[in-house]
Amino acid sequence: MNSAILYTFRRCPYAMRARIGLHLSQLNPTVREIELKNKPQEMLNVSAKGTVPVLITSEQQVIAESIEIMQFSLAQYPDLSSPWLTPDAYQTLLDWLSKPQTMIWINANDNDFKPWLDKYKYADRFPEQSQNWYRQQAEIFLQLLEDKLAQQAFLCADSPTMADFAIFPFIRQFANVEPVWFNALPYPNVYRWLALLVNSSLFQAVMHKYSLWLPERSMIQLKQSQQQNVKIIPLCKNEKIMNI
Ligand SMILES: N[C@@H](CCC(=O)N[C@@H](CS)C(=O)NCC(=O)O)C(=O)O
Repeated sequence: MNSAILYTFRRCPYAMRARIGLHLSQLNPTVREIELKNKPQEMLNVSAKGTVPVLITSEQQVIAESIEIMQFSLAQYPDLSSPWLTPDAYQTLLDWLSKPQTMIWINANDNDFKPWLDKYKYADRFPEQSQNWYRQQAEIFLQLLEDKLAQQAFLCADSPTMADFAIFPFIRQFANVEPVWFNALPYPNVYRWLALLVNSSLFQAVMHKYSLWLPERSMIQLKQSQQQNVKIIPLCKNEKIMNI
């Protein structure tokens, strides 16, 4: 299981998804932290499209889509004694993996919200409209999240499922464009949900800083250092244990 390889870029929200899926699974691939402006030929040889994340499994299967890496890790290598989720919450995560609603949320994020997020974030590159206007388009998705999260703690259930884990890195990116404005938003449930996931010890581990694989091409395991500095607090519906 440990001969798998993950090409990743720390700040990429798609790569965050993959690392979350892997952290919640029994897999512990070797990490190759790359620079997008200097992609290693080894990665391009297995995935010519040149995006991260890319997982090469120990069976040499190449998975170059973040959601597929999450699905593969969680469905094939579930970690039923995961420190990050209670057993009940873990079972809920597995139960929701293949339910249509999970992909409905993720597709809405990837296909509808993400293009507006990019234009909002890099508004100077898209002068056809103002940054405000792009932000308003992105807010349509935020309102959908708010409506659902006003009814229940997470998008599909009372504990986090793949939809939450796949989407919150993008909402975090949105929040970071104008944090002061975001913090004054009339979306209290999105704020609560985002704060909870971003402040979770799972996310702290996922955001560990690995040294660049280039040029050393060193061997670093994804999970080698996660337990050293991070106090593991299970992420579950019992919110009193969470650091919000
Ligand atoms: N659909 C892909 C998208 C991945 C993606 O676009 N990743 C960005 C980084 S956040 C990337 O690698 N872009 C290539 C580049 O910037 O050259 C997935 O879900 O894995």
